[in-house]
Amino acid sequence: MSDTDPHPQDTLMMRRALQLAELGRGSVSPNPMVGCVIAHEGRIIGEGWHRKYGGPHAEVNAVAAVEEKALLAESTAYVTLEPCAHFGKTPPCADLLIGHRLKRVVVCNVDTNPLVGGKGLAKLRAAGIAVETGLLEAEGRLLNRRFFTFMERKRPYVLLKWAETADGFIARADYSSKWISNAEARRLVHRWRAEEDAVLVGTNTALYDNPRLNVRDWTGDDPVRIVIDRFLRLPAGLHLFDQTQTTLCYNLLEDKANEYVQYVKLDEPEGFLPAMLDDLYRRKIASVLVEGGAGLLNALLAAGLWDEARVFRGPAAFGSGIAAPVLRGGVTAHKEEIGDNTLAVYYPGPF
Ligand code: AOF
Ligand code: ZN
Repeated sequence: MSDTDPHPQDTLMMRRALQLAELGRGSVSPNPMVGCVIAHEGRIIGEGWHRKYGGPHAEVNAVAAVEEKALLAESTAYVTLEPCAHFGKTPPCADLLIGHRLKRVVVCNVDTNPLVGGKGLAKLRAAGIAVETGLLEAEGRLLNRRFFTFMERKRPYVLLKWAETADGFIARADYSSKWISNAEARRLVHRWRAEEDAVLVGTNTALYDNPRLNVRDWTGDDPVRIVIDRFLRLPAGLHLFDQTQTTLCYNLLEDKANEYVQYVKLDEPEGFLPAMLDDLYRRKIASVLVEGGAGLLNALLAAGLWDEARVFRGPAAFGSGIAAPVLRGGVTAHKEEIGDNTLAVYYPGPF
């Protein structure tokens, strides 16, 4: 909070609402993370957040937490996302706030879901409630960048991840990649798998690394596994096809399915990646962690189909091998040391 902040109290309350929203991470996708604080004369009388996909929205939980409902008519609700105006899995939150005659509603981000898009704000205003928007807007956009990308670009948020050696290789010439990143970095990747809807690998990575793409070194739900196998050449014995986890296999040849593995035929050999992202959008997969290999990472980078890159750099040098992707024009957002590895996070531009 700065001295020049004209509304220090509002900013503090919205920061708290953003903290609450964050508690839904990993459980609400493809919905946004949303938090709500209800304050009466500067004192918080109720808090809530959207806890689970399909469950009650943040405002419902915050209103339920208020003991003295009579105070609501003299209170301000701080919500990180425009209250909804649609009958979805729950009745409209705008109606709930209107019903309790809240005095004022302060909103961080406008909802760009076409079902809501400004309608919630209009409804509140029409009911005579004082409404303000855009408080800590950049923080909220960053928090829900997966949801906003999904709604506005109609594709999942694409997160690239790779580990490179000090001399810029992601594997040896024979595709082996041990040991570039350290144990702590590898554990962090398991956490990331639990945080995203799906994890994607290309054909060579599936073949040479034979990854399981599950969450073993962290707690959380396993992601949907996605593999690209244009000509269905991957052997059935790979871990990816072991029927332990929902798996999508994008190809050019056929549609078929067994209990866990769904083979999806795309008719676009040229526009394969956009067609795949389009299909994932229709399946409501809001984020994809891409774990390699170099061919797939480079193709996504070249097509501009990425939203974030997380790059580990380890101390080993391979001398030769498969070159790491090169980011051009990326904005470094964050750098940290993880033991003897460095993790750098990049965005294609300001979000
Ligand atoms: C809110 N408060 O806490 C959330 C909102 O399928 P439903 O009924 O859960 O609706 C999902 C949509 O509602 C979602 O896409 C987004 O537009 C909005 N999410 N709205 O007022 C909340 N999570
Ligand atoms: Zn709602």
